Amino acid sequence: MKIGFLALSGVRVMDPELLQIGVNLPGFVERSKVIASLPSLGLLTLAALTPAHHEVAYLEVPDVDAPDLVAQLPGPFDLVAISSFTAMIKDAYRLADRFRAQGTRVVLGGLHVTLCPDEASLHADAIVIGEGEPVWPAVLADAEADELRKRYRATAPYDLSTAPVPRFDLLNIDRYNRLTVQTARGCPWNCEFCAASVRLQPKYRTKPAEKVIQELHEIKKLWSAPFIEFADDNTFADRRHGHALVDALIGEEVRWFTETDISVAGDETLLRKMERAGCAQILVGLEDPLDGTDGLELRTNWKAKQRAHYLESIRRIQDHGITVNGCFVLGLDTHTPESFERIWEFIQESELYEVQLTILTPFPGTPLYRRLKREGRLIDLLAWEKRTLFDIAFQPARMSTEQLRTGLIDLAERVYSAEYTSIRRRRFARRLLQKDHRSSETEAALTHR
Ligand code: B12
Ligand code: SF4
Repeated sequence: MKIGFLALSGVRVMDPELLQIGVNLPGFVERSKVIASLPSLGLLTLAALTPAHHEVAYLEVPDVDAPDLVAQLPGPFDLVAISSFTAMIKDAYRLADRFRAQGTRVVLGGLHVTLCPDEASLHADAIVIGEGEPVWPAVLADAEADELRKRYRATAPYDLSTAPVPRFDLLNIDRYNRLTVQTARGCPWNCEFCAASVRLQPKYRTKPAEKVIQELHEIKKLWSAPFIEFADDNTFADRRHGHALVDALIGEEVRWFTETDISVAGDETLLRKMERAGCAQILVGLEDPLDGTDGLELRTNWKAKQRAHYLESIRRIQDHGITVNGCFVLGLDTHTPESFERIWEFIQESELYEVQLTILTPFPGTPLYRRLKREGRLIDLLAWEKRTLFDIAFQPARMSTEQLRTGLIDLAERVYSAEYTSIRRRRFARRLLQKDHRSSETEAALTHR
């Protein structure tokens, strides 16, 4: 069969004013440019599990509504596989419908399909619920025999020690500035709003460090000094694996970014190794550093304990030359119109190098979605295109949607302004210089003893 793996990439915001901010504010534009072109790791992984007698192609589809799209893609395909995040799902459905109208079979999978299988089923010949690896070979065998079933679902968590090297070789490598590698899947904390792969399969699993290195080596064949984003929910949740991973990365000469929780700050040895292993930045969910998170089934006890140490933890991490991208969630049930000012003060005091401001987002399939639905607080129930982390899809508890919207815009204008972006960069550089100066003085004192 000729199989097309079709990816819908790019980032998305619906609110026109925010979109404008995204275009104009330096601090925001930088990060969007960096990530907007990441390829779909899910599809590259499935391509790697596709038996060699099939012909495969990986394609980015920038505009699903382009006239003659199907004819322009290098098909015709016997089967196309499309991945899904919630914000782009309607595009994915339109793309699927166009292929099916021309007689091409479509298999849909990914996060949104897993969370809303009945809806997705209307647009596909087959859907895959949950992790793709365990069922993909069966999907292909059934498609070859013309016996595709409507639904496939893995029965057990996928063992990442058997993970194939994703088919990075299918990429037109020049169009990417970073590539993703996965070192762990899931997260033990299970926050109420989390819509990451913890929802595909809740069990937290890690990929053996040597397998991660094998993937890096494959990437290096295409790109000698790559920048890697680990596509993990929480890379260092398993500390023993975290240490093994950074030990293996030391000497690989790759720079990398990942997402983890703030508790890494308490492990000085790990931080030192991360620095040596090329860690450039970690994204850490701070949610709200000051208010309680009542009403949220967050990792309450753990979270409550960490919050008291946020400032110290951020400094400790950044003192290792690793920048922290602090991610805030606006619109929590405890938030009032005054909360934005407090968060702004915290951001300044923290000297965070990078800041991500997001709106509490009820992704389908999350406990948050179910609670807000129960409480009658969801707006535009099926407006999936607004699940961008920046658009508002629910009624906040202690302010109006407009107050939340203007609060975000006002804060974004301050945080991502040219002036404050450069202050953030300078402060980080100055502190590192001071630290380096201090450590070389200590070194000199020790050698002269
Ligand atoms: C890398 C990444 C991106 C890349 C994606 C590149 C791409 N084309 O895939 C970029 C930077 C472009 C991106 C953009 C966005 N992202 Co993003 N991103 C991630 C991140 C960090 C990792 C995703 C990943 O690679 N996972 C690893 C792969 C292996 O897993 P997977 O894709 O789920 O695939 C597995 C299964 O789902 C299944 N599968 C997947 N597809 C298919 C298809 C078929 C046919 C089959 C059979 C199976 C199958 O098999 C795979 C192997 O098991 C996650 C956070 C996280 N830590 O998970 C957020 C995350 C996925 N992103 C999120 C969001 C909100 C967005 C944006 C809306 C942000 C925005 N405002 O623009 C956009 C939407 C973009 C889009 N095109 O839809 C949310 C999605 C929540 C949801 N339920 O939709 C997440 C979970 C982060 C979060 N904060 O909650 N993102
Ligand atoms: S800590 Fe992050 S990845 Fe883990 S459940 Fe919470 S939001 Fe999701």
